[in-house]
Amino acid sequence: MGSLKAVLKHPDDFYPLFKLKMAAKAAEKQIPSEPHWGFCYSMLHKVSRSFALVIQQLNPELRDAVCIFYLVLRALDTVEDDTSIAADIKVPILVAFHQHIYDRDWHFACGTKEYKVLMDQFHHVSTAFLELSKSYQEAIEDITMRMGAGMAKFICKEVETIDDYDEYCHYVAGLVGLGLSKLFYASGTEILFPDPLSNSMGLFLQKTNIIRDYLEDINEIPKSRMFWPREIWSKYVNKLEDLKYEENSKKAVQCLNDMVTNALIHIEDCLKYMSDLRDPAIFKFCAIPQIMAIGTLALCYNNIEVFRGVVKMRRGLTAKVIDRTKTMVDVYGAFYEFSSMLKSKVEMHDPNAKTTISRIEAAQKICRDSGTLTNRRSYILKSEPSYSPALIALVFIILAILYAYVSANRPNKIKLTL
Ligand code: IN0
Repeated sequence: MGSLKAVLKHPDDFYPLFKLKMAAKAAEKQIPSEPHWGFCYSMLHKVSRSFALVIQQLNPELRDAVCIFYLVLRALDTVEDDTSIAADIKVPILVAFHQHIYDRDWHFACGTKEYKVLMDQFHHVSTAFLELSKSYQEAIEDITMRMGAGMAKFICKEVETIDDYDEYCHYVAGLVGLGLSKLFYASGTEILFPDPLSNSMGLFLQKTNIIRDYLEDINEIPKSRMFWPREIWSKYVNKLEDLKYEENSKKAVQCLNDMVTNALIHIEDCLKYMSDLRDPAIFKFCAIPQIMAIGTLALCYNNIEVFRGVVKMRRGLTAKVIDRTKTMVDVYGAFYEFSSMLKSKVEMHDPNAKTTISRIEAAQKICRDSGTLTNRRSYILKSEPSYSPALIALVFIILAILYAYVSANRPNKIKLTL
């Protein structure tokens, strides 16, 4: 669960965190007994936290397809990320990955920790993939092929321009959006979404990750590739790593704000995509990561800590988002609230202030025009912790039990004084 300090500071996180913990326990108990499906679902729990829980609500057939899609993409990503593999070995593997998923005997040792296990035992993923219905297999194969080719293209190419940045994010995340839209369509409950909308869903998530993970990526040993486009950072510093040095703090924050402003452009498409979803389980599955992304951007904006440590939404807030996201009313409310938080952090002397404000206002207008922004519970606006009567009673009972225990075990003072 979240740290005790965080829960005491935000007591209303306690119940959603407790519910999330229970849901995680229930999900772990439901791991299928067949070895290949058991491997896939327990691997999913190891490599993703909230994703593994949210996927549980999908109908079983779609859930299996999304689980395999996720693991295939994680495996592809493991090959792409492994800096110890030479480019001439890596490129053919990436390009042919869509064929390997049909081959139960294929495996390639790379990656570390749980990703190494995923790669070593990839036959479980292939076996499960071959049990999916044809329409799901074809969607996963097509996206894996296009993503592998795109990753291969960027193995020897830096992200220079904003167009490169959008192209790279399309390969690694936009295509995930296209693939999921195909899987949703194949499941029979959704329309087939236009590609640009599906693409934006992935780009909004991936750009948020790229912004949030600056320090982790730049400090990685051996050096990992960086995805902040030169066209943006070169306006502020000579080398991308200069952003982490204290003497460049002002420029670093301006550059960060430029990157956040770039990501905001996708909000309109994302809201349109989500508002057209029909199935409540698919809706929840899509909406939770999007709300987490706008929350993370609001947290990162104008925040020097991005260059000093980890900036992430606290676990309790994530639990609240998972608990409260049910309909589009919740999405408009959350987007409105997090974009208001972001707007309140914009300083008018920031070089991109005008663009940032106009992108936020465009998003807020969509939320307002939905006519649903009334009587919502806030995620962030409470500055002081509020203690509910139930929580006060609980703390009182725990203190009373502790007092009774300590009293019962105290050495008898009367005896000593006699
Ligand atoms: C995802 C996306 C994802 C989920 C739902 C709908 C989507 C629509 C379009 C594109 C992507 C969509 O969600 C996961 C979320 C995730 O993995 N979260 C991590 C936390 C974190 O901070 O990384 C967790 O531990 O739960 C996501 O980030 N990606 C992803 C990958 C595959 C699939 Cl099938 C769905 C990765 C990425 C690169 C952003 C697309």
